[in-house]
Order: sequence, then structure tokens, then C-alpha cells
Amino acid sequence: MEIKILHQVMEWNEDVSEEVKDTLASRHICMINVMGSPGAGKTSLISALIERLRNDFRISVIEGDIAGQVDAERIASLGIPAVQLNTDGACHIEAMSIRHILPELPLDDLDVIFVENIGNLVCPAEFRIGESLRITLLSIPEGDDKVEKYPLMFTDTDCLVLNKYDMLPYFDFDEARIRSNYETVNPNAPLFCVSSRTGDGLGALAAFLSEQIHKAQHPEESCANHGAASGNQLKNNH
Ligand SMILES: Nc1nc2c(ncn2[C@@H]2O[C@H](COP(=O)(O)OP(=O)(O)OP(=O)(O)O)[C@@H](O)[C@H]2O)c(=O)[nH]1
Ligand SMILES: [Mg+2]
Repeated sequence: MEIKILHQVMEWNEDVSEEVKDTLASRHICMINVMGSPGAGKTSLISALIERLRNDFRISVIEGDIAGQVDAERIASLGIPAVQLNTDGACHIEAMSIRHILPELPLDDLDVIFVENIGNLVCPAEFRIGESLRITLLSIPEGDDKVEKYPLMFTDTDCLVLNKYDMLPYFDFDEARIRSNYETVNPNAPLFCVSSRTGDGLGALAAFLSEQIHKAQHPEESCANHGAASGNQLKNNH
């Protein structure tokens, strides 16, 4: 009986997630779901990326935390519209919360919404929130065994960011182990080594995200290119 109820809740979340995704697509807004452990550097990374992307895109942030508004204040201090979403104990954000909070954002003047999910390596990966793109963040001090222990977070993502790379000399962190495990579970998604503190590696990540944001904003171009490349009739069908 309990299993059945869980199944229904998940399906319901998927429906709302699709609805949120359609709403954002109609406005050409790309939503990026940033997931990782508490303290992995999610707010630091989003802040650093804002500085790199804000000349090209109009950005807003939804800050998910169990309690408090510290992170939303950090983002707002950059002059970026930010909304704090408190889950009051829940360990992940659900699509319904995003649907509820979207009207609080200046949707007519946005290209990108970053969502900082609740610090957690498990639950956020199980709930789609209408995002176009997922970033999984792992920081060097957390250890090199996390892909083996928490596979879904690394399987169901569009890229892995290895943050706090400046800390590599101080930890027994086997980068080859992470790379190999990640490639096994998610062979087509890139891995970026960055330091949100020093800025190292952020250029490549920002370039990747710019490309993905453009694709999310203009899906018709991807269809057209794909149709041209493969010689099929996709262009006529969309
Ligand atoms: N050395 C180093 N420290 C970093 C880096 N990125 C973040 N930090 C530090 O790590 C700590 C946590 O960073 P946050 O950005 O607050 O982490 P978070 O994932 O948003 O944390 P929660 O919102 O609490 O889950 C802070 O003291 C940051 O200064 C980095 O690349 N290198
Ligand atoms: Mg944070």
C-alpha cells in the first residue's frame, strides 16, 4: 500500500514538472537545477557563474533551503532577483513549489533561472522540477567514492562539476577514480574541474552552459540542425 502511494506522488510530480517546463519553454527561459551536498559550494558556484553569464543572459535565482534566507541574500547582494524557498524540513524541492514560486519572478525579463536545490546527494535527483538542465556538484573534501555510493545523482545529470579543485593537494582524492566511475554511469555528460573560489575552470563551464541555455531557448534550431545532419524530415514535423 505504501509503495503504491509513493508511486502516485512521483507521477504527480512528473506531471507538474512537465507543466512547469512547458511554461518556461513558452517564455524561452532555461531553468538550471543545481544539486549537491550541503556545503559543496552551490551558492558559491552560482554566484561565480552569474558574474560570467550576466552580460549575455538575464538571470534570476530560486534558493532552496530547509530554513533561513542567507543564500537568497547572498544572491540579491549581486543585484540579481532572488527568491528564497524554505521547505521547512523537506530534503528536496518538488515541481509544485516551483510552480507556486514562478509568479514571484520577473518572467518577462528572464533568460535563465538557477535553482539551488536542498543540500543533499540523494532525494533531489529523484524529483524533476521542470528544469532544462541539471548540474551535479561534488567538492573535493567530500571524497572520491560518491559516484559508487550515490549513483542516481551522477547518472541523471547533464554535467558533473568537481568544485573546490584548489583543495586537491590537501586531500586524498583520486580524480581518476571519479572520472572512471562517472564515465561508466553517464558516458555522454561532461565533467568540469573548477574552483568557485579562484575562478579556475569556470570559463569552460560557463561556455558549456551558454551553449546549453541557447539550445533550451531555441529548440527549433536543434531540430533543424538535426534534421539537416541526419537527412530526415524532423524539420517538417516540428
Ligand atoms: N576552497 C574553496 N572553498 C570553496 C569553494 N567553493 C565554495 N567554497 C567554500 O565552501 C563553503 C560552502 O560554500 P557554499 O557556497 O555556501 O555551499 P553550499 O553548497 O551553497 O551550501 P548549502 O547551501 O549550505 O548547502 C564556503 O565557506 C565557501 O567559501 C572552492 O571552490 N574552493
Ligand atoms: Mg547554498
